[in-house]
Order: sequence, then structure tokens, then C-alpha cells
Amino acid sequence: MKIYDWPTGPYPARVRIALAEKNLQSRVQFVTVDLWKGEHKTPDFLAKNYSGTLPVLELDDGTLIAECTAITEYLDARDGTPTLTGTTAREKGLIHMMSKRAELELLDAVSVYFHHATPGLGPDVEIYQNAEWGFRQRDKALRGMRYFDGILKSRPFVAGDVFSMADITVIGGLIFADIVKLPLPADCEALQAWYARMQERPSVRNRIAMSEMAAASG
Ligand SMILES: N[C@@H](CCC(=O)N[C@@H](CS)C(=O)NCC(=O)O)C(=O)O
Repeated sequence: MKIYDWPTGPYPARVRIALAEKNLQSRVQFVTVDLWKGEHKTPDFLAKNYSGTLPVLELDDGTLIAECTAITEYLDARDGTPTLTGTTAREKGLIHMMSKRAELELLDAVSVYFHHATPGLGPDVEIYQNAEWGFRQRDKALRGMRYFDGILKSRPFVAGDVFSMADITVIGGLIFADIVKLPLPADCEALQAWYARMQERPSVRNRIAMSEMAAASG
């Protein structure tokens, strides 16, 4: 298997956390695509992923699977220990819902803020920006943090009693929020406590450390 990614990116972090949880990293060859040089928008890369985003999984038979959720589901179906997308029908439904919600209300909102209301990946890559839209999405992301804070007041993990893809998606959102300097509100105590617990997992701690190093070096 090959994975096209940008090693410190918040979306690629989701798949790298899933791989580390499942101890599958050694089965993957990582291919770096330089976001800052716009390599993800070249015709060659767009032929691999129409959306022009990372990560993308390429199987040995040439099949291409984009979208972190789809990649995680593929990895789970291929190697089920531990399962990140649920085993029972109920678990699968809840995990999918909460992961999608974490994208809609947090991670994707932070991403839009980054691409539209900050310099993003620079003028050569960000050819269309709408700052007002970006700032609205920043406010949406802050509301999303409060939503997940409320959720985590009554359960240990985002989708219930077990660590899952939904936790990984919220982690991706908080990694991205940190990169764009959007701090977690001080009164989101349950979310802060959960995030501290998540960082006790080596799979998560290592990803956050990499993103912080990248942010510090500009
Ligand atoms: N919905 C996609 C989003 C992926 C995404 O936005 N990835 C970032 C990498 S951190 C990206 O490629 N950004 C470049 C861009 O949007 O120009 C997924 O879940 O995989």
C-alpha cells in the first residue's frame, strides 16, 4: 500500500493515527506531496484524487481511495484489531455520525478558516479566498468545540465507550486549530480533559509533536 500525504498535515494525521493504532505503519510506503508547492493541484495528482486533497491510499492493484473516513474503513475491513469504525450496527452508525459531525462542525470549518481567512498555503495555491466565509467558519469551529465539550461531559469517547475514528476526527480538528492558533476555550473543560487523555496514546502524542514542530519552524 502507498499513501500520498503531507506528514504534518491534520488530515493525514488522522490516517497516520489509525495506522499507528493498528500497528500497520510498516505495511505502508508514504509518498510526500508538497502542499506548499501546490503539488496536490497538478493534473497528475488530480488524476489520483479529483478533490486535490491529501491523504490518498493507493492499493497494490492501483485502486485509489481518498477521504480519511473511507481510508480508515478500508483499513478496518482489512485488519480489524483494534476496530476504529465499530463492530455492531449500532456502533458503526454512531461512529460514522459523530465522525461526520466532527468534520462538519470542527475540522472542515477550521480548514475553511485557514484557506480563506489566513494566508493559507500562500498566493500561488490559494487562488480564490473569501475572508468573510472563512471567519464564519472559524466561529462555527468554536461552536463545534463547545458541542463536543458537551458530548464529552457524559461519555469517555466521542462516540461512546470506545476509542474510535470519531475521536481521531476531533483530534484532527484540534491539531488544525492549534496550527491556526485557534485556542480551545478555557471553559471547555471536558474537551480539554479528553484531549489530555488522548495525548497519552502514543499514536496521538507523536502526531501532535510533529505538527507542533512544523508549526514552530514556520
Ligand atoms: N475530506 C478530505 C479533506 C482532506 C484535506 O483537506 N486535506 C488537506 C491536507 S491537511 C489538504 O489536502 N489541503 C489542501 C487544500 O485543500 O488545498 C479528507 O477527509 O480526506
